[in-house]
Amino acid sequence: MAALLAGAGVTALSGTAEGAASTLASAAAGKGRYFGAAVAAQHLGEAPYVATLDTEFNSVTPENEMKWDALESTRGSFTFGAADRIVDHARSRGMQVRGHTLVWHSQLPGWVGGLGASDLRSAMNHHITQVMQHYKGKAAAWDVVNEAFQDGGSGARRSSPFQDKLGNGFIEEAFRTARAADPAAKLCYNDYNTDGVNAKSNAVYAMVRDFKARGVPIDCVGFQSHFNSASPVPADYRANLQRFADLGVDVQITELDIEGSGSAQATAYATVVNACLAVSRCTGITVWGVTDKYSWRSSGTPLLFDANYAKKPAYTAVLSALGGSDGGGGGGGSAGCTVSYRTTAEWNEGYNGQVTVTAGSTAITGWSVPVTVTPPQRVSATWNGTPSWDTGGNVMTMRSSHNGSLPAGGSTSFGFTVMKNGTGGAPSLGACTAS
Ligand code: 9MR
Repeated sequence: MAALLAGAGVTALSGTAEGAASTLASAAAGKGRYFGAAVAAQHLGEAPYVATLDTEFNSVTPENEMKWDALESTRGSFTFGAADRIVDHARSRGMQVRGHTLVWHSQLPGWVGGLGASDLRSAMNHHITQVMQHYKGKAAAWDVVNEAFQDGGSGARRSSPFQDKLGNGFIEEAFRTARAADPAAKLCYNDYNTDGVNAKSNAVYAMVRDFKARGVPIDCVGFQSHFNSASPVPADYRANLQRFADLGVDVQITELDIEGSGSAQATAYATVVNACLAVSRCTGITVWGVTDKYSWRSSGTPLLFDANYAKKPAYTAVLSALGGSDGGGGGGGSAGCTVSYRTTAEWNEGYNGQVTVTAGSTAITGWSVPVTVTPPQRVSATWNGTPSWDTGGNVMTMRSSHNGSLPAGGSTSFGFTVMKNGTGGAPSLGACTAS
């Protein structure tokens, strides 16, 4: 595994100007960590999705395809097709796989809840064994048990068929079964709202401490890290990761997303990355999706790439926290820039688009961005930039005018009006080139 990751890092690093890593995966590898994304099999046919995944990430978590309802909807009959497609894609590109998840109260087929205790115990152990043996040697880590604790101040276990019929011991039994099924895989407990020190994380902490004391096999704890304005990154996030690491387990950030936009979102992401980097046993970070387009919280735009796969300020902040630099966004220079797009107005015949250009970790003095609209759409007006056109008339390269000089991390925007001519759909942006 370590060799695989190191290999991926070295490959990605070569070809980078000035030695600074220019992708999330290579920058994280430079820090001895992986950088992953949750992936959905149904998007693997979408070229920009796959290009972004393959370029930027070196770890993959199937978003839904390895859940019990996906793999064993009928007792004893396993359907691995969709999960296999993700695993094969990842492995053919040298990415590692996090298995998610073996025992969870949600996305659980009805038949499981209908079993009596002893039948349920054998069904649980059979499920774990069959799934882990199918992916033996292919999954680096597994979320063996997911979200087994209640929210709130009780520190109690959550009600589920497993908890209610098998009692507290089901978690330990699941981990022992998992170890026997694939002794090489790292076995994780994964949960949410455990990101700071609170009653729920205290209860998980007590369980992990007890497991370590009694020799119950557990290697890692996953912190989902779904954040938004009601549930921001806790001030004691790093300290909480550290106290778990001090129990002798690895910690991983497993489902990171942070709702918001612009510099506030970027700052929160950087805080999370810096916390992981400050904890030597924090072995990697997974964001819960590749693009805002397909996020489970799409309206909150919580990810690093926008719906057009443009790098957001949060991307630049993560890359630079990892010690990387985007090296000019394809322009080959050292001064990078990234772009994001928003439709600011829309009416029957047309729409207005706005592109925000953000400088990377170095100040820039000019920028250019290709913008492609779908024919027969045509750009009818532009502002805050100097456009030039290809012969087809649907690809415009916008260059900075008065607004080329940006400090590190600084932003400006340009805009344009598009006449739809009967065809809807947002434009696509090419990479930002800085000078
Ligand atoms: O992102 C997943 C979404 O597509 C599913 O509809 C949802 C169903 O429960 O699960 C989402 O993923 C969850 C993950 O498996 C466990 N932690 C919480 C995630 C967000 O709900």
